[in-house]
Amino acid sequence: MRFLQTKFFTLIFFMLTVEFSVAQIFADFTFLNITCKADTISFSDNSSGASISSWQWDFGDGQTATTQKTKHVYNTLGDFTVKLVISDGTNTDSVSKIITIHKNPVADFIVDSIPFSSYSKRFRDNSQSDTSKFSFEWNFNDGSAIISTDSSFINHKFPDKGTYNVYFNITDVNGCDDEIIKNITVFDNFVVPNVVTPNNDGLNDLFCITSNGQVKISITIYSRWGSVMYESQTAEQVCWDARTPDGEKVQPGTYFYVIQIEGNIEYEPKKGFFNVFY
Ligand SMILES: [Ca+2]
Repeated sequence: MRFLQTKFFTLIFFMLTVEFSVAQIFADFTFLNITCKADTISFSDNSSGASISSWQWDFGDGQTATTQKTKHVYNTLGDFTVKLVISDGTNTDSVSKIITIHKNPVADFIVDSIPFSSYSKRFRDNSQSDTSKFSFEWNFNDGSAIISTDSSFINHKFPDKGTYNVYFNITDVNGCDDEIIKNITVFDNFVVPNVVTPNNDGLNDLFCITSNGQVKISITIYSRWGSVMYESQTAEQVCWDARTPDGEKVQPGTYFYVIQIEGNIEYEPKKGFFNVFY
């Protein structure tokens, strides 16, 4: 019995010795899930085991590295097998993981004018993307910025005339993004027509004044003899249909306008002549 007991403990001791004589190292690594072409991707060693002394990375695109932590940039699309081989000088272990490199969208946007306001613009996404678009970041370089998930458009009114470097970033559902900056010039568009032809042909049928969107205007129109032909409400755009206060078509000839401007900025009234003919 004692002999068997000794044998048994000897066996246990032997098993433990075998167990401890083989050093265990386990290769593992982590990387960011957002993987886009031309992005710098960080690979972190997550291996376990004592005395690991070498790391062999194979990124699957012909490139390799030998540091514990490493970064890599993929310049082609597709799936790549990333392999990490570790060693403590005696033992080795390896692990492979698949990384998918997505295509980046190509950022672009279109700027449209908005009636009634030369300071207001409509910005429309015009980006190219092979997958669903996720978010749209706008920075108008006038203190206003917005991140939107609405792909259609965004209206923005600039505070003053000038040139603005508008920044736009498009991010797709994979987290891949692209950005673009365009110079947008905002004019103080305050155009007064010099002719009105109220013959319903769709051309110059109305005498319309449009403000820049930051101010409101009102107009008074006089005949050449000083009679008031029209007095408008105050608005961002006012139009006269070349009719008298009684609704009669006015006579062809020269008319006089006075534009009053209401806004934060002091404006002189703007005055001038224009012609009506049929
Ligand atoms: Ca006309």
